[in-house]
Amino acid sequence: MEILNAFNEFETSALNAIAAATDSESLEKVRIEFLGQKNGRVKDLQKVVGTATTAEKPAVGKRFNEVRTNVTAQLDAKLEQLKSQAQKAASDFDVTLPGERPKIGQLHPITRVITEFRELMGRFGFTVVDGPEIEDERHNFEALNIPEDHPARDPLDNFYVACASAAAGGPVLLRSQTSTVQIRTMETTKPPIRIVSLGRVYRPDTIDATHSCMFHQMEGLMVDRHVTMAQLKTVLSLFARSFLGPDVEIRFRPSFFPFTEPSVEVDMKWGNSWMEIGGAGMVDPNVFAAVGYDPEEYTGFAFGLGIERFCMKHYGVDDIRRFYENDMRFLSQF
Ligand code: FA5
Repeated sequence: MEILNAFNEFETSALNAIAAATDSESLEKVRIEFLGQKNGRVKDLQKVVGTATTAEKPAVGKRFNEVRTNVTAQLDAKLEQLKSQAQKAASDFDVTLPGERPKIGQLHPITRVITEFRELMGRFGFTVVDGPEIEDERHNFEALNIPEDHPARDPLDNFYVACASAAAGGPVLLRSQTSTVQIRTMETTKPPIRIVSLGRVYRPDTIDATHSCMFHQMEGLMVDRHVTMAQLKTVLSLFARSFLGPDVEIRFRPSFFPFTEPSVEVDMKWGNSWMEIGGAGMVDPNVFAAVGYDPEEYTGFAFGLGIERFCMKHYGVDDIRRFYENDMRFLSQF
């Protein structure tokens, strides 16, 4: 029967289109094109049924139903197949692929160095103590043998905190050195003493590649009977080598600090020149007197090292400002 060709043609092209659909969206387009209620090609087939003669009607009607049922079933089956493929793709991942590293942040290089300094000095038998960052003049100057007319006390060379003075009962300032903690420790502890204190200090210095207005120091203090300058040099040399490696070169230069006598400055080899990394010396008898120690009975050494400078050498950073710019590209290298 000629009339049946239209059904065969409909069925074949519908099944081909179903087979070619690659996802549920394209399959839905096929469904609308062939079986759509409004303009689907199935409407044309219905019209063909209408043109059949009475004799043809039963066979044509049967074929129409057959074709429509078959195409509908194939569409449903294909939809199921596409859905399960999509589910499988979602759960089917390759466990051998390298993972994505989660961004968990990391410690600031200065914090890392501080942690390492604490551990190293702990191994040398030094206990870690803390002190306040806002200080009075007794702990920052007077007990450290820095008299009132000393240039280090110039208000232009320090950050005095005017608004806090009234409550404190006298001038207070952001400590300019961790040597304050020497005094606080000796005020409350009897010898023997072996402490370090690490923390921030503040100075209105001109900022450049090696100077910042806020930086960190490690203070060390050892007091006992018969403490010597040789022990001081040994501790500092061992410390520098433990942290920076056996090849690090340091030197001691005679210097002056009001709270140590004799005093030295400590330099570290920096390329072809030297960089100052700290001050040190034997605790001045006037300091012992200020905290009630007998200078005839005890001797001691003290040192104050600039932590940023060690950190620069350790990580090969040539400008101290890099540490405080909050540049993630820089900080995430460590
Ligand atoms: C002192 O601060 C003394 N209190 C050190 C000391 C302690 C001497 C105990 C004797 C006994 P000085 O001002 O030189 O000393 O500073 C010590 C170190 O801090 C310097 O060698 C340097 O490494 C570091 N430093 C000083 N000023 C700055 C700054 N503006 N920025 C970064 N680091 C600094």
